[in-house]
Amino acid sequence: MDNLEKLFSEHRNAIYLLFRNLIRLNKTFLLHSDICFEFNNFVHTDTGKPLKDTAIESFILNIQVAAVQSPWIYLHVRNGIANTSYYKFHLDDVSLTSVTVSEYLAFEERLVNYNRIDPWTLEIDLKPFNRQFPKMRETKSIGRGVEFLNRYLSNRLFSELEKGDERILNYLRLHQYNGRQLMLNKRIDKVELLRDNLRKILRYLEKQDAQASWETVSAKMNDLGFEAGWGRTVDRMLDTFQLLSDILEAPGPNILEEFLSRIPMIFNVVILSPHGYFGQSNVLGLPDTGGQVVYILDQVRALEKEMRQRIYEQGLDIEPQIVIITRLIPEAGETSCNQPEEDVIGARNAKIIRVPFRNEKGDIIPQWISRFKIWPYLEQFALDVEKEVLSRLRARPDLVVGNYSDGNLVASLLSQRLEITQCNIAHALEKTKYLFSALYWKEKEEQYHFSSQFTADLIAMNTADFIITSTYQEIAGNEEVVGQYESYSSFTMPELYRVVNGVDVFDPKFNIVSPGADSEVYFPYTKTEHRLFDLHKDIENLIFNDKLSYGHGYYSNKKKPIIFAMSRLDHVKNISGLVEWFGKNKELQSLANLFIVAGFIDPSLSSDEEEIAQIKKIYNLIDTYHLNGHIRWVEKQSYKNFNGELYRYIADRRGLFVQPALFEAFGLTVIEAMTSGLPTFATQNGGPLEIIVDGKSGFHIDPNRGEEAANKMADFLKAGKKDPEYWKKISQGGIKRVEARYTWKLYASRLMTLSRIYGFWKFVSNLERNETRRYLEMFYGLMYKGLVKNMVNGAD
Ligand code: UDP
Ligand code: LCN
Repeated sequence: MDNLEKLFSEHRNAIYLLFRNLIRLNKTFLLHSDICFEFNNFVHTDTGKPLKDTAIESFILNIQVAAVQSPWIYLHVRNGIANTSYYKFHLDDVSLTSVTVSEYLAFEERLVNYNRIDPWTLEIDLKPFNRQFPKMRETKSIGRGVEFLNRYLSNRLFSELEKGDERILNYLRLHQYNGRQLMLNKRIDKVELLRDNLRKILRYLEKQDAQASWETVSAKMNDLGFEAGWGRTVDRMLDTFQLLSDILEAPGPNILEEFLSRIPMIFNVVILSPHGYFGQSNVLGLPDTGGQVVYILDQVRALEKEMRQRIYEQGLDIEPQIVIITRLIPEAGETSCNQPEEDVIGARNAKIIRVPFRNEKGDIIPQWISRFKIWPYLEQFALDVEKEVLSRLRARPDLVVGNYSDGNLVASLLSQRLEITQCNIAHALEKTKYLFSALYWKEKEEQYHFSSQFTADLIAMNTADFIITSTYQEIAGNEEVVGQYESYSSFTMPELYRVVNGVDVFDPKFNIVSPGADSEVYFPYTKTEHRLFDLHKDIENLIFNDKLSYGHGYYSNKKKPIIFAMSRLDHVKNISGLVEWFGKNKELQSLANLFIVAGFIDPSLSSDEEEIAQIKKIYNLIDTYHLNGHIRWVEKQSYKNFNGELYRYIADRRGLFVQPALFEAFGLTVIEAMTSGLPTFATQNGGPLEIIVDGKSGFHIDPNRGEEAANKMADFLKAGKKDPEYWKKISQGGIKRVEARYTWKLYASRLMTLSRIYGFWKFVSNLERNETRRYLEMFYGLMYKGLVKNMVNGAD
């Protein structure tokens, strides 16, 4: 700051003119892009030139938002990933002063509220509660919380064990199944005794046959206080005992992780996904129904396998149970969402259980409700789910996994009542999808109810024991862009509350665990022995038969490669944007046909406001740009195997896949297309930025620069036509990238390990978290409940 002040006074004149230019843009809030644009013009003037390559340049280019009320400009500066500071600038004095986050947010509120100031605005600040908590410092550690935690925990354990701490013993005594102890029995009641008996059992086991089972050694084991969950064979038991012995001697992070990952403690898992149409067929592409459903079903199959494998290695005969809890929708159209129960196909003991939403009188809500409007139903839903889960599992679940804002809130309520480890998965946080979604929450409230959603998010993020994300940037963005979780660190919803410390991305609860694409369904087009060639007739019918009732448009030249896009039809997916880029680029039209699979083509079939608006917009664009003969658009396609072959079919014809979203949290279609070998162009806003290495395993496109995106696709198609090896190179790049990073096997193993480590952490530090819990309960009771009551009493 000192240096900056000096520079400001050295360049007083230039700074004055630059900020005057900014004020003259006549906008209350200037965005990063506005400021960069203005600055880059300014440094090309004689007065502005001296600012080039100075610290002032990086300061100005780091401004995320400028709140303007002449002569004041308040600045929100992001110095780098998760590193923010705030300033006020006075134009006449040409003076820059640091301000607190609270002052900065209060200024924003004033601008939104016509200069009204509420001196008693509720401030949410979770920082004081977290003072005792270990926090990471390096941005490169963000998303690798468990590694940090293991280091921290093992140090702490060591010093506390020295002082006679018994928590590790108590933890080992905790594990049981149906009343049966799994690790220690009552004989061991002191750490000293545990050490002694460990020595004895190690000596004993070393003399036994390495492959012998529990039955052979059970008498001695029981006698010394050990139960059946240490390993399937003597070999394995020895290994596990040795790990514990090492921990008691001097715990190290790797040993601790390895030991904890073997603990028999996860048998029953509850996965919560209330909104949308959760089903196994006929649902994908319906409103609010996309990747989250695919993710959870694949996740469950992979988790079950992993759980079974671990239980086997532990030497136990226990059947793991996974239940996916979703909402029962009596008026469920052609889906099975009106069925209370369904077995998960491809799993042995996993079910989808559906619980209806009820209103205050207890009546069941019959119709689908948009994810933006479900908030009033969640508390009752959570209570009903609790009953259902306890009666089904006949035990308390060992882990609850929330999905999206609603599932995460329900997970918070359940984990609080049942005291279970809570894992959150956001899939897609809405906050960064819409510009100024918090600041102008009131204007969007009727449609989006962000006040309830962001409140639920804050509660759930802070109650979660751990949070898994699909990418790094989901947590902390990159040098240029704010991360989705980072956006919850401080923000304001004027006249409601102001968050000065909401979420800390340096919290070790964050871990990146990326999903995969089901390799049975999505595999390279070159794997001919697995291809579903029988489906080609149906695929060709879909793409080329212009008589189909659920398709619109035809191709005048059927031989051209296909530019393929498939997604839900909401605004953010930007399918209409893609149609426009294509419409404006004649060269692209000459090189390829556009094929879109999305939503409904008949607006009267849709009950979703955004979808209806998009359908109408697409028809208008087809007319405006005279796209007949170049574009075909068909209704959502829900059959995975069919879709898998569709990607490959388009790859056979040397086409490409495009994901044009304004923002995409992760983007399962992106990895599906890549793993099929279909070269992929995907938005640079969100997960695809990390999934794709531009120019190697696909391409990034900027959805706000359609012309550039269309040219990039045209260039690729031309280059591929000239040199077929180039098309293949990108295709191979995509296949390799997914193989190396995005697999469900890696995912399941990591999730199971994390659940154990955070479960352990929860146990050893529970008391310290109580203050946060109580604060969040108050926030829930006094804020969230009031907000959802307003929704019920309002027009909705
Ligand atoms: N999907 C589908 N049919 C459609 C639209 C989408 O099967 O008409 C599938 C798609 O293959 C992918 C998922 O739905 O598996 C969409 O996931 P993604 O992460 O791309 O986006 P989301 O819808 O979750 O935002
Ligand atoms: C929701 C989204 O919007 C996608 O970006 C993700 O891929 C999907 O969930 C699965 O996590």
